[in-house]
Order: sequence, then C-alpha cells, then structure tokens
Amino acid sequence: MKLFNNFNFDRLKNSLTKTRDNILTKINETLSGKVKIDEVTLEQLEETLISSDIGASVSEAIIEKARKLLVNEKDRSVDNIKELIKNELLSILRMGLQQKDKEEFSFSNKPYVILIIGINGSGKTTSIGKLAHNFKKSGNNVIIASADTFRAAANDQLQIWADRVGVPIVKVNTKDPSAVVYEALSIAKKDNYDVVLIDTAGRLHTQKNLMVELNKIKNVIKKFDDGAPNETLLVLDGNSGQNALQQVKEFEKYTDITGLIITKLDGTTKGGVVFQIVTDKKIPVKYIGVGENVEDLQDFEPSQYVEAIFNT
Ligand SMILES: Nc1nc2c(ncn2[C@@H]2O[C@H](COP(=O)(O)OP(=O)(O)OP(=O)(O)O)[C@@H](O)[C@H]2O)c(=O)[nH]1
Ligand SMILES: [Mg+2]
Repeated sequence: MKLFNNFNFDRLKNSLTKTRDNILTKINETLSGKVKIDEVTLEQLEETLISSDIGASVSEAIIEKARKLLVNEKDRSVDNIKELIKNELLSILRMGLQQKDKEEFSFSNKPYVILIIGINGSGKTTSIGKLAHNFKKSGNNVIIASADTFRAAANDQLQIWADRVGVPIVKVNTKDPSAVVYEALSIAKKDNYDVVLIDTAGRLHTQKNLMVELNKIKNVIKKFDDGAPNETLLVLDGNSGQNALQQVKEFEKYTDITGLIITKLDGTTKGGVVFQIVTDKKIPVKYIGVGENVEDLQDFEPSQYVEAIFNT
C-alpha cells in the first residue's frame, strides 16, 4: 500500500514564486530580445543558471547539452532552448528518483518506523506533525516518539503538533533518546500501530557525541525489527542553499540516509538547490515543506516541481 499521497499543484506553484523569479525570470531576461541563440548567449545563459542556485555542474551540463543538441540555426530558437533546459532539469530529478523505494510497503512487518534527523531549526518537528497528519488521513494508526531529549521545550513543541493532528505521543522523563525510542516501539508493537515517527534533537557534525547517538538510536530500533528504521529522513532547510549539500555529507558520515525532506520552499529563492542535491548526492527527495500548516508537506513529484518553476 502507498503510505500517503499529498499533492497540490497550485499550492506548490504558489510556494515556488520566489524560486521561479530566481530561475525562470532570470532566464527570460537573459533571452529577452534574442532571436537566435548564439555562443555568447549560451555563455550568458550558463552564468544565469549558475547564479540561480541550481549549481555550477548542473548548469554546465545543461549548456553543454544545448551546444550538442541545438546544432542548426533553426533549432536555436528561444523556445527550444527553454524547453531543453526544462527537460534537462526534469531528467535530473527523475534520475534521483530511480532509487526511490518507498511507495509500496507491506504491513507484515509493522510498524513502519521513520527516523527524522537534521540540524537545529531545519524543520524536523514541524515535518513530523505534517507527516503524522498525512499518515493519519490515509488511514494509518500513527504514534510519535519525542526523542529530542536535548532541549527542554522540545516535548511541548511536539505535543502541540500531536494535539493538532490528534495522534498520541510518547514522552519519557530522561536525557536518553534511545530510552524514548524503546518505549515508543514497545507501545507501537503492543498496540499494533502502523507508523512510528521519531523526532530527534537538532545536531551539528561538530557535536560528535550527538552524531554518534544516532547510531545508538538505530540499534535500539533494530532490536524490534532488523529491517527498521524503514526510513531515515534528513530534513534540510531550503533556505540553506549550498550549505544543504554540506549537511548531507556530514550526516552521511554517521548514518545511512534513505531520503530527504526539504522544508521552507515557500518564501525562499533557493528552490533550485533541489537539482544540485539530487545530482550530487543521489538521495531521493521524498517530501517538501511548502508552508507552516498541517497540509503543507507534499509528496515530491519531479515533473510537477519543474512545471511549477516554468509555469507562468
Ligand atoms: N514557511 C515554512 N516554515 C517552516 C516549514 N517547516 C518548518 N518551518 C518553520 O521553521 C521553524 C523551525 O521548525 P521546527 O520544526 O521547530 O524545526 P526543528 O528542526 O524541529 O528545530 P529543532 O528542534 O530546534 O532542531 C518553525 O518556525 C517552523 O514553523 C515550511 O515548510 N515552511
Ligand atoms: Mg524540533
């Protein structure tokens, strides 16, 4: 069964307004007044793409492809080059998705355990609230584990989301996140929950003990099911641009990451970073955050993402 499906094109398009300005408007400006695309224009276009957060290597690859494909004068129309850029961006995202493994899940090995990790303030707790809402809406019994034992206010923040969504939360008075996870999974097994969402403390790669702690959490999860966690999702703030790549690299050193959640794509100009991340890291983007409300976590749909950037 598919765990959930939440997608709304208008909402996505609306949230990508600033990113669209940063990518499409700049492309249009570069091409404005040009009848045919010559080498100088291609170079200008490459600069434009590089400056729009999709990354230097992606930009170079696209322009290189344009040089190869648009050989005749006739091919070199403004419309053709825009179509080519769009198609290339789409194929980049599709490549990333080939490794996507989530959609089908057999509930024979219940519960489905999702561990949420990321740096401070990236949007972990908010995304958990939204995930809980989506899973519940599609008929699953969801339970949340409050394993951010690092910050005093973390329990309260997660409790607000749990109440909003109407799902139970497991809190334990401890400094040990593994103890919370153990308790949550015991309850989930006993009471037959479908999905366990585990919130964790925000951590940086410089906080070595916190990074190592992720493995302890995973080991506890494996005591319940060797194949779990079913997903380890790294949450990245869309505003962090290039730095997001660095974050993936640092977290990968300590733990396997099965997918990404990219948040705050509403209100950022840097939505182009998704193309960089998929190209560089080959880790699938699973969900995107497009606002602060409970409905504002969407499935990541490559063709729709590109369409929302190029659709005016
Ligand atoms: N606009 C917008 N805001 C978001 C989105 N996701 C999260 N936020 C906001 O980002 C801020 C931080 O979100 P949290 O969910 O608390 O982040 P966190 O990763 O749990 O933070 P720590 O627990 O402190 O590490 C909050 O103000 C959220 O409302 C999003 O998709 N869009
Ligand atoms: Mg949090």
